[in-house]
Amino acid sequence: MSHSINKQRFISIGIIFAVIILTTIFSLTYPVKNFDPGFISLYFNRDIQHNKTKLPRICCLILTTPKYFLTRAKAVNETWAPRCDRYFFITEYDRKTMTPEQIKFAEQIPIPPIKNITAGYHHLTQKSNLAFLFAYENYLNDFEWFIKADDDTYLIVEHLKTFLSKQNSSEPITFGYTYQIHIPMGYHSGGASYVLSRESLRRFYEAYNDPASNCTKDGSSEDIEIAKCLRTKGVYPGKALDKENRELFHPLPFSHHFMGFFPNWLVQRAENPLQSHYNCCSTQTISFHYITPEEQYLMDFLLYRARV
Ligand SMILES: *[C@@H]1O[C@H](CO)[C@@H](O)[C@H](O)[C@H]1NC(C)=O
Ligand SMILES: *[C@@H]1O[C@H](CO)[C@@H](O)[C@H](O)[C@H]1NC(C)=O
Ligand SMILES: *[C@@H]1O[C@H](CO)[C@@H](O)[C@H](O)[C@H]1NC(C)=O
Ligand SMILES: *[C@@H]1O[C@H](CO)[C@@H](O)[C@H](O)[C@H]1NC(C)=O
Ligand SMILES: CC(=O)N[C@H]1CO[C@H](CO)[C@@H](O)[C@@H]1O
Repeated sequence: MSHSINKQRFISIGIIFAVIILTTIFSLTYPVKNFDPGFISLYFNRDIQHNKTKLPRICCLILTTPKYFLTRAKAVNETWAPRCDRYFFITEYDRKTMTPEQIKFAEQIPIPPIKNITAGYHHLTQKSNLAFLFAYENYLNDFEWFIKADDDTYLIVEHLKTFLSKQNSSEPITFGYTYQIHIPMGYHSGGASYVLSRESLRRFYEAYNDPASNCTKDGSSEDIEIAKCLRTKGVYPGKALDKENRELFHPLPFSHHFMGFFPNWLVQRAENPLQSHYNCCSTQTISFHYITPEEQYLMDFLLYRARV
């Protein structure tokens, strides 16, 4: 009897020793090398210190209209818009004139409750004005930059953020594709999208409510009128070119810029020399205009999903 108890005891002690030895071996090799939290954070910290650029927060204001909800707005909502820190579709919202499909879709995208937006292309100035007033009244302190885009703009949000991380949002400055006519210092193409610093948005609000600024509340060309309004408070357009002088914002689709298909209106008002082929577009390009829903998905597929 006592012999077999002793044998059992030996076996138990043996098992315990084996477990201790194995645990020690594992904890010395595996965890220290791969799972030690201190070790990991050391690595991460090194990475962070290597690249200290903190990306700014941006708010995207996307002008659209119920007619384009299920085509353009859908494509924008399924591609670049969610990469903004926050985004809003700025649209009139009159349930009486909308189809059930449009209403159902509208309930699943962020539309701010802005009153009195007038439908129609000739009222884009009002739409932009109301978009910026909405952003000022609700989100001035939440974002450093506020970008206005259209539902046929394609935006590479990461490039926009990287570009803006080198800019000062306390400056009364804006960025976009610059035309050099009509307005002192020019104005940014509306379709290529343009971005206001927080300080610019603050001054926009001031100007809009200042009778002396005489900002146009509706009608005329949206991009020209917003620029005119901003100029009355000293907001100026910044330079949006890369180190090789290639454009970041584009008022036409990629193919037109690349092939050099430049309409006269563009030739006459482009601030910077027009360039084609691979100089058309910065490798850090931010935007293109006149992008169909099909092309939105194509751009997004090639940039974010294709793995060559
Ligand atoms: C719009 O995009 C958001 C974010 O990806 C998503 O949650 C939402 O369902 C989309 N809306 C529609 C109607 O597809
Ligand atoms: C909207 O329009 C109506 C009629 O034109 C006007 O009475 C009302 O004050 C407007 N509301 C806002 C918030 O501008
Ligand atoms: C940013 O611009 C503001 C206003 O012009 C200025 O006071 C501030 O020093 C600037 N900051 C940097 C880091 O240049
Ligand atoms: C305000 O602007 C309108 C249209 O741009 C112009 O007709 C009018 O003369 C301006 N008023 C003042 C006081 O500058
Ligand atoms: C990966 C990445 O974001 N790299 C950036 C680190 O910071 C330098 C200088 O600010 C940028 O040029 C890099 O693009």
